[in-house]
Amino acid sequence: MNLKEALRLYFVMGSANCNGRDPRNVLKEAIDGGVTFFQFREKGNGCLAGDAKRELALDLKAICHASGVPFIVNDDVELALDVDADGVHIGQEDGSVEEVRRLIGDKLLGVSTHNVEEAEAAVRAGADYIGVGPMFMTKTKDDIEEVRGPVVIQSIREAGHEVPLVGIGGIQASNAHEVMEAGADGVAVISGISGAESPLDAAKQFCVVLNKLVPNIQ
Ligand code: TZP
Ligand code: MG
Repeated sequence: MNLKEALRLYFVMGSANCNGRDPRNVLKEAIDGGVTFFQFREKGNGCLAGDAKRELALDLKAICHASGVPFIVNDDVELALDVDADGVHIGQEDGSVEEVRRLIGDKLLGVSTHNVEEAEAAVRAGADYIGVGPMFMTKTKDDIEEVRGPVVIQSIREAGHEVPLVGIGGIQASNAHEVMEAGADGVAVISGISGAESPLDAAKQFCVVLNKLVPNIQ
């Protein structure tokens, strides 16, 4: 897998992001629309736990794998190992990157970062890719850091880091180009796809934009 290419349209979602729709259907539509990477992020109001979370994870993994889309689990290393996910994504408060790397072996490891220092530390500690955000204002996550925008990605690239990188936070088809032009390999999106009336059309619209910037997508 070429990770930078795979990260192009990174869909992040859990049942709380689907406006009451079945996350399985939302994911199927999003993948049909062109999503290239997926993170199961089961957080927020009424989110599932225990067996129900595990069952949903297994279903979403199967949907991803039927289309060759990597399946990543947010935060929950135990679940990721249990369902044999392709990787884990953690934030700055989720413990040591080195420790998670040790636990997951050669599975993919993504780390959320907010500045050049955190990006450098994540790469040194063994991250395969980083998320950088928030790019723009968002209502999806309550405890976001200050919005500093695509310029943070530019700073990371200017510091010489070639690490596979996605921007996250408030990204829509209309502003995705700003994130890519700053040096991202892809955009990570929750509500721009899961909250759309048609996740299929929303993902397609992202692809139209990303295709213009990167001629070899799909
Ligand atoms: N991390 C930084 S912003 C954010 C996360 C998980 C939320 C992104 O959601 P949306 O709906 O794409 O703004
Ligand atoms: Mg986390």
